Amino acid sequence: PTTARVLAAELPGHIGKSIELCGWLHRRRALKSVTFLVLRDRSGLAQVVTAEGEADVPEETVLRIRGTVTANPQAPNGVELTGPTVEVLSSLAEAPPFSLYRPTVPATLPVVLDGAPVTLRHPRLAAPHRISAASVAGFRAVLDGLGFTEVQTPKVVSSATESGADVFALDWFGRPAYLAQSPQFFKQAMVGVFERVYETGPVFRAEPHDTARHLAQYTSLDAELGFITDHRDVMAVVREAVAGMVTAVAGRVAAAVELLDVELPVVPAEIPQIHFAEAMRLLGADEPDLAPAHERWLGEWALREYGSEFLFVVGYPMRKRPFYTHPEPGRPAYSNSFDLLFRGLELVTGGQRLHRYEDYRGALAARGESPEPYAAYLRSFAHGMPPHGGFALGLERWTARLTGADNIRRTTLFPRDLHRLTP
Ligand code: AMO
Repeated sequence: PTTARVLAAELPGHIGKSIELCGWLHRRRALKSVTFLVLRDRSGLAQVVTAEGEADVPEETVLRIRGTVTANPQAPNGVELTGPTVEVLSSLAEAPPFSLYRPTVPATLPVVLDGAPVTLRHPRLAAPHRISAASVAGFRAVLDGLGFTEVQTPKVVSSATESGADVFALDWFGRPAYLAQSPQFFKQAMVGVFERVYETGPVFRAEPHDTARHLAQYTSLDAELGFITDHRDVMAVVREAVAGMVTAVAGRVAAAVELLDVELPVVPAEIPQIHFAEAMRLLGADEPDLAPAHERWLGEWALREYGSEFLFVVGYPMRKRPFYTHPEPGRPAYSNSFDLLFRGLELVTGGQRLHRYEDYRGALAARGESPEPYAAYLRSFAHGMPPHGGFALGLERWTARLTGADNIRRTTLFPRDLHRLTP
């Protein structure tokens, strides 16, 4: 008869039973008369007691272990597996670059990233990715609840969306094509079909910046909704989405939160906001955009003023925003757009869009751009679009800020950047 496979975390519910555990040998500790095996599976760790000299295989060997679940107050979770038979499912051709059971990670970021298939097995290195997954689940749950339809859109496109400079060009059956910088045009078009859409997927930026907060491929959590009054309706959805992400992280991956000592932020019912012009006045600066140092300063200011780790900056100058941006009524040099800063870093960009066909043609003409490359995009508006707006949240930045990671590469399984194309 086959024995039931049980997860490490489920052992306390099976005391006295004969069960099967499958996983990786996390740690092998040979004492005088017994050898302790610690097995790791997706749920956590389990202790196995074998006779001295048993299972003499290296750590990270893949094992199936059958045995009896026995109560032992000294063991982790108060249980251990005794009288085991150990079967090797897969042995190692190569040891990990550092031992994965020590609580601290004794390796530099490049070593971690180069060895991702094995280094990320370290519970502390896996934890940010679990938090990331829970965050996406929370994002989906909130938007599903608000009547949004999830969509998937092409990642190979015929024109730039955000600005011309930072696109990857490729050859598409002999025609020029680009990796999508954003699902911007597609999500707007789908407002015309579904009213409310969202997408979670990869986007590509040929950013030559070698910084701790830029990747050449990142995950964009995008949303777009119709029949808004202005950007404030979009900001209300951002607030709900972020609050739902925090709730999902707290509820789904409490162990990862605890392991990394993550301080979950409180998302205020109303996130404080400041107009771009006012922010510049406070900063004593006069620039068309916020520099990273400005964002950090404003982050601290919001914490002092409002006790909030979040701050909306609204009304960015039109000339720094893409052509689809809606101007601020009465102050057309500014826009109905916003960024959300989280712990002093830009996390979200969004705003109200133009929605009339002739406004798009006018906006392109005013920027001296030909409407030709955008013909397919502009057709959405030719067919009738409601007033709408949306936003995009950078997932890796979110997880990095949440977990206190010093570099967003720690929250990316296989980062793609200026230097990195493997693994
Ligand atoms: P934007 O270009 O500001 O807006 O991008 C939105 C959010 O994506 C994140 N982000 C990045 N994360 C990692 N590496 C990068 N190179 C990178 N660039 C941006 C940031 C940023 O706030 N279409 C608009 C969104 C909209 O208006 O709906 C857009 O893409 O967290």
